[in-house]
Amino acid sequence: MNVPTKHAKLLAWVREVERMTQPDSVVWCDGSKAEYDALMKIAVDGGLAVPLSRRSNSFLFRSEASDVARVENRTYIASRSQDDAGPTNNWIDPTELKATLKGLFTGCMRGRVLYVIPFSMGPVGSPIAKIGVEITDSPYVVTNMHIMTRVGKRVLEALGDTGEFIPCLHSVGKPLLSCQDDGGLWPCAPMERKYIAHFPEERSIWSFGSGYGGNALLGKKCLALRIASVVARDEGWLAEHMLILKITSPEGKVKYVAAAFPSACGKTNLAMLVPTIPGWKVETIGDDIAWMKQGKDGRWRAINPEAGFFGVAPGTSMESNPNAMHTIEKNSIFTNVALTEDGDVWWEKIGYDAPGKLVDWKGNDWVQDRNDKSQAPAAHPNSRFTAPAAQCPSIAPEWEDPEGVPIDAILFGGRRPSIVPLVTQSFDWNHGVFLGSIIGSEITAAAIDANIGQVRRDPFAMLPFCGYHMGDYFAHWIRMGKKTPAEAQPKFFMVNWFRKTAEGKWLWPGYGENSRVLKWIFERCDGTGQGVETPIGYLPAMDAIDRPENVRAEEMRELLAVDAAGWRRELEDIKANHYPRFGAKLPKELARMLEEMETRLK
Ligand code: OXD
Ligand code: MN
Repeated sequence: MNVPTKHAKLLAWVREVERMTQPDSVVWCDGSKAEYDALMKIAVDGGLAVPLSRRSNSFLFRSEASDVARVENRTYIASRSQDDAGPTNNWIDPTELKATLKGLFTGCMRGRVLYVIPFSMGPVGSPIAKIGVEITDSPYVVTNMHIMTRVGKRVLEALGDTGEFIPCLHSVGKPLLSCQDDGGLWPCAPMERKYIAHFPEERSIWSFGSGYGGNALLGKKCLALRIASVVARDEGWLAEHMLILKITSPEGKVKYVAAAFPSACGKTNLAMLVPTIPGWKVETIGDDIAWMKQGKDGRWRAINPEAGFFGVAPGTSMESNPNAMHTIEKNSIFTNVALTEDGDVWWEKIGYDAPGKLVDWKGNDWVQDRNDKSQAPAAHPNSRFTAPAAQCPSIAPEWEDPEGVPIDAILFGGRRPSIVPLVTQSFDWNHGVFLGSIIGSEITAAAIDANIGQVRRDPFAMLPFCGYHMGDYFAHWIRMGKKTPAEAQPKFFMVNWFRKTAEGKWLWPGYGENSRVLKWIFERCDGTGQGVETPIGYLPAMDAIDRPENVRAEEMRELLAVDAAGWRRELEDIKANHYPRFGAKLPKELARMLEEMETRLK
């Protein structure tokens, strides 16, 4: 075995894991194209991947039917004290969980190869980046990590002999008996044996039994959000579930925006938006995660810690997101989408009908029946593409700047058919934290009837991703505001593209037209945009924001109105159901924001 490092702690950890998991062999990944090609060959020869003849160097994988998404009910924050995990996380005592995991990991890589993946979250050597090392027995994970992170030799060089790394241990949890192989079937363990475990004090991750997405590509949700949020709390920075985009005005002025939205609110579309207003340009820095550190001038500088996009395929089309469609033309991995007869991919709402007979995500023949509204989808609703960010036509030239980009505005959003206006600016930092703490999406008819109209709150879109007590997380944000000089503070906005009429018709066209809202945000940051002070924050004056042709003046007025009665109900719900969850850890500043807003709305 060729061991490319002298890092004693790393070598000891790999040896310890090797002893416990008992693989056939150990491979240190170098991140090279040859390595990627060799692993894809193994996957194709083993019947686990299909090469796509219509997209160069691209492959389709189909997972096991139970292993198709993040498993939040099997995700744990095993801090020493349960109180540190807080009310929004599953918790098991770390000693007990470690014992359970050691039992599961013992012998779990028999018959398989143990891959060691040194990776950097963020440009290698950036002062904001962090190094992780993932051990996995899944070639699918290695190839996806190649795209989603920076892997290999240059990372080990940056790590040196004594540098810090976050150990990320992963296994699909399916040892092979002698001479057995996977028989073309996606390996994983049954649900009750899956564990996505985080040890925040130790800063380590142990993930067992799932091969899919955020459960298995440990740089993403596990390291860059759950563990990094704890590190950021301790070190005084911010690890956030936010896209980052760059807006350039017709005059060539630039502003950078970070934005948090719960899952399924079109984050990737916003990050790659094509503006409908002439002369304005939007470019992409990241579509999912932002790490922000304060620069010497006090401003918050953000990097995208990832190197690729792991996007939801269904709904992605030339209309909704042409930049994503071009990004995935080559060098991409598709998981659980449908396969066409001529070796291309297809999914629901791709913008055209299925071209003939397909093989669906379960591997069965599938013929589109346009008259059958209840036909099972050909692609799984959470099917994904993994594609290099560098291939995105809208990627900003500075997306890998090791110093990050200075953030001018922070946006919070959610799906709110009523009450929440198209855009609202906070009065100040703490009011912005208040707005971030109350975002969420309304439960629609697709969910359980009894809850229709209720809001599922997802503070800062971090509900499944905050690695510690959410009340302490709010306090951390308040603290970061205190150490930011007023002139260096980003401005905060709440946006809502999802307003509907009483009849259920969309009030706002969304997609590229959201550039009109971004323009007002830009102008507010620039000191030129007109805002009207209201009880909930600053709203654009009617003539301060460009109205799309297909939105009537009265519809625009509705989008920008303050629904005082609705907001009073909203605050009652926050007071009765949301804020009490955080008990004594709810910062007094947020309780005060709530009271002040109540008074303003009386
Ligand atoms: C994601 C998510 O996959 O937020 O990015 O669920
Ligand atoms: Mn996400």
